[in-house]
Amino acid sequence: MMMSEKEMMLENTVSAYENSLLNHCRYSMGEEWQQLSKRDLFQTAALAVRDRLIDRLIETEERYRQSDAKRLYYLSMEFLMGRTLGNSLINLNAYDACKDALMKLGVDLEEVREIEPDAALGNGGLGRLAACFLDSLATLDMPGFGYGINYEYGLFKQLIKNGYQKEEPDHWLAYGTPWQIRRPDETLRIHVYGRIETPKSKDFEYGHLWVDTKEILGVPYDMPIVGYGGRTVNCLRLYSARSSQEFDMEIFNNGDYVKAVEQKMTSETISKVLYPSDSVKSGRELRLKQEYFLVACAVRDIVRRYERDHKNALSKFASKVAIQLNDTHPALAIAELMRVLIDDKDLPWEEAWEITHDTFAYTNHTLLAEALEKWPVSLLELVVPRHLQIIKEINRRFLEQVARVFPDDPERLKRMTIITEDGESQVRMAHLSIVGSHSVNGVSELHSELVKKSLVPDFHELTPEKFNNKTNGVTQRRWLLKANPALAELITETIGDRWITELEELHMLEPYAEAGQFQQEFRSIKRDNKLRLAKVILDTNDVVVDPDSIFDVHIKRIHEYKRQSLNCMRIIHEYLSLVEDNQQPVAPRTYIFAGKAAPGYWAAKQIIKMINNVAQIINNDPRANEFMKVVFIPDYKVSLAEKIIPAADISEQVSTAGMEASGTGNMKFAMNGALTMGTLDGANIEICEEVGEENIFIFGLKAAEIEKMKREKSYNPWEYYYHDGRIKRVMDALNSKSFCTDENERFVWFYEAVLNAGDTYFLLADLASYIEAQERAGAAYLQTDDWTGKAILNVARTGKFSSDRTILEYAKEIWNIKRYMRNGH
Ligand code: 26Q
Repeated sequence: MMMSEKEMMLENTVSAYENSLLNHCRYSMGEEWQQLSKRDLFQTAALAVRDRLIDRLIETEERYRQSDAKRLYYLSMEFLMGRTLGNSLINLNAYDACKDALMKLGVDLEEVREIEPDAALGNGGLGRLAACFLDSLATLDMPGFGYGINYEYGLFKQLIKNGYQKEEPDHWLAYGTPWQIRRPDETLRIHVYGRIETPKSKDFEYGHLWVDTKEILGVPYDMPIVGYGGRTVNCLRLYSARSSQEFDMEIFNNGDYVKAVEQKMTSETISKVLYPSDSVKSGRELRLKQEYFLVACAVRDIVRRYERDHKNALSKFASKVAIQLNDTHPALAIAELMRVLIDDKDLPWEEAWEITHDTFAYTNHTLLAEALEKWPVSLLELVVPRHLQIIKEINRRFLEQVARVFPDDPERLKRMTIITEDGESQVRMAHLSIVGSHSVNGVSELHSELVKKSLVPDFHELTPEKFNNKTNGVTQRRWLLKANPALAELITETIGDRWITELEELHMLEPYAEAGQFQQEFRSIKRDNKLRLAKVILDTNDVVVDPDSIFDVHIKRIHEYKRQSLNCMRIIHEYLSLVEDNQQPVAPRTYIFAGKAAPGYWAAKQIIKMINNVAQIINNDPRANEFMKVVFIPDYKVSLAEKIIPAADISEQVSTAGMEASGTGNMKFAMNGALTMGTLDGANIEICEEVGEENIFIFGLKAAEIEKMKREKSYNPWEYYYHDGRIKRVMDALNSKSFCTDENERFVWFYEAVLNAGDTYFLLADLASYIEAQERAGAAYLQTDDWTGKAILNVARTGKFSSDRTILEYAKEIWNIKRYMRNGH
C-alpha cells in the first residue's frame, strides 16, 4: 500500500529529531557523534531541519499546481536573509523538539545556532524587506517566490582598526550551505554582448537578430522558505553564473589553454560579489551584467514554468503571473520579457506590451537623486544590444503617447524621456520601470506622496491611477518571537499567541500598560536583554557598560542623510556640558552605534572615525564615566541586530525630513518596546500616529519646511552657529584637536561641509530641537513606571507594522494573488 503523505512527512517530535540527527551524523557527515566539530554540529542539525522543509516544499508546490494558482515573483538584487536555523525551527514549531533532542545528545542548540554564518546577500533596508516579505508570503500560504543572485561573497565584513572601517571579504559559502538545493537540470543559457543583424523591416515583428553573443550558464539554487505553522514552504531561487563550456573549445584547440581557463573564470565573476553600495550608483559594467543576469534567468524561468502549466496561451500570462521589481535594479526584466515574447514567441509588439505592462509592478525605495539608476546607452549597446533596441522602441512609442496627451510641450518630453539626450546619452531606469508597469508604489505615506509630487510629477499627471502607497512592515516572527523570546512569552501568556500571525492582536496589551505586575515583568525582560547585550559589547569592544543606564541605540547603514553625525554632535554637547559647565545628564546613558559604510563613501567612513574618536575620549575620561559611555559595535548584520534591538530603550531615527523613504528598523525597535527619538520622516510619521504623540519623541524640521528652505535658499547654518552658544561650542570642538587621537586628524572637513558648504542635511537647523527632545527623554526615563507604560504601549500599538499587513495589501491591490491553505487548515 502507498504511504499517505502524512506518514511520509518527517515528524517534529524529540525522538524523530534524535533519529534524524544521528542519521545525518553518520550518513551525511560520515562521523560519529562525539567526533563532530561545532561546525559539523550546525551542519547536522541543519540537515535534519532541511529534510522537513523539503517534504513541505514538495507538498506546497503540488497544492499550487493543482489550483492553477496565480504566482507572484519578487525580483531583487538583494535578499538579506541572516541566519536560517532558529527561524526555520520556530516556523516549523519544532524548536523545543530539536533543542531537547540535541540536549539528550549533550549539545546546546543556542551554541549551535551561533555557528551559522549570516546570509548577508544584501546591503540594508531594501534587502531585509525582501526577506521579511518572503516570510510573510509563506506564512499567509501565498504563492510568492523570490528570484535573486547567489553571491559567493555577501556584504563585506567590517573591522574597526584605529577607529577606521576596514573591509574584509565575506566568503559565506566557504563551507557550503545546507539551505540550498542545487537544481542543475533547470540550468539556463544566458546571452550577453554580441551584435544586432540589420533588420529586414522597420518594426519589431521579425525573428532572431541578436548574434555572436557570449553564453553564460545560470545554475539555480533553491532556498526553502517556511511559513509560520509549517504548512507552506515557498522558495527563493538564487542563480550562480557558470561558464557554458568547461573550456572554450576554439581557444583550447588553438593551444591557448590558460586563456581558455581565464575566460571560464570571467563568466563566473558575475555572481561573485554583492556590490556594497546602497546609494551612489556604480555605473560599472559588472553590476550591469549582474542585473541583466538576474533578470534573464528569472524571466526565462517564469515563462518556462508558465508554459509548462498552460499550453500555448501566452495571452493569459498576466492573469497567472505578477512580477514585482524591488527598485529599478531588475528593471531590465521589462525589456527581457518583451524580447522573449517578440523574438522567441513571435508575438506582435502591441500584444507583448500589454502582457508586459499588466505583469510588472515597481517599488521605489529612494528619492535621493544620486541613488537613481542611470546606465550609459553605450554600455547597454555593448552588453545587451537587443534590449537597448527594445528600450528605444518603448521610448519612441511612449513619447508619442505623451505628445498626443500634451501637444506642443517639448520641455515635458525632455523631462519624461526614458533615454536622455543631453550630454552622455543615458537610460533612466526609473522612467523605464514606471512606463513598463501597471503599478508604482512608495514605501510609506510621506514617501509615496513625494514620489508623486517631487520625484516624477509628470508621470503622476499622465497616469495617476498607477501610483499607490504600501507602507513597509517587518516580520514579527523574526523580530519579536525569535529575537526577544522572553517578551514573546510574556505577551503570549497575557493575550494568547494569535499575535504571531495577526499582529493587531497586540492591542489587547493596552490594558496592561499600567498594571504593576506586567510592568515589572516587562522591565525585568528588558533588563535581561540589556545584560545580554552588555556581554556582547564586552566581547566585541572591551568596554564595560551599565545595564541600568539608558541604552540609546543608533544602528543602520552609515549615511550623511541618516545623520549619525547629529547624534554624535549631541553627545559632544552633553560631554562638554558635563566637563566644562558641570551640568550632569539626568540619567546615565550608553550610546550604541553600529553600521557599515559603503567602501567608496569617504564622508560615511569619516563619520565612523568621528564616532570612534568621541567614544575613545569619553570612555577614557573619569569625569564622564558614571554618566556616559559610547560604543561602536563592529560588523553590523542581521544576527547582531537581533541581539541589539530587544535591549534598546531609545531608538534613534533622525534622518533629515523627506530623505528616509520609510525605515524598517524604526518598526523593529517600537515592536520591542523602545521609544523612538525621531524626525517626522518616512514611517516615523505613521509610528507616531499609531503609538500616540505622548509615547514618542519627535523633533526637528518637517519635510515641507526643509523643502521650502531649499527652494528659497534661505538656510544659513552660520546663523545657527552664532545664535546658539551650544552649537558653536560643538562645532569649534570638532574643528580643534579635542576629539583627535593623533596628529593631522581633526574633523575640519565636517566643519567645512556644515558651515561653508551649506549643511546639505540641515544638521545645525535641527540640533537645538534635538538637544531639547533628548533632555525630555532623559527626564522621562527617570519616571520609571511612566516610561514602562509608554514602552508597553509602543509594543501594543505596532500591529500595523507587520509585513503580513503589507503583503496582504500588495496581494489584494497589485498582485491579485490568493491564499492556498492545505486541506484541514
Ligand atoms: C544601485 C546601483 C548599483 C549598486 C548598488 C545600488 C543600490 C543597492 C542597494 C542602491 C540602493 C540600495 C538599497 C537601498 C535601500 O536599502 N533603501 C531603503 O529601503 C528600505 C525598504 O524600503 C527603506 O525602508 C529605506 O528608507 C530605504 O533607504
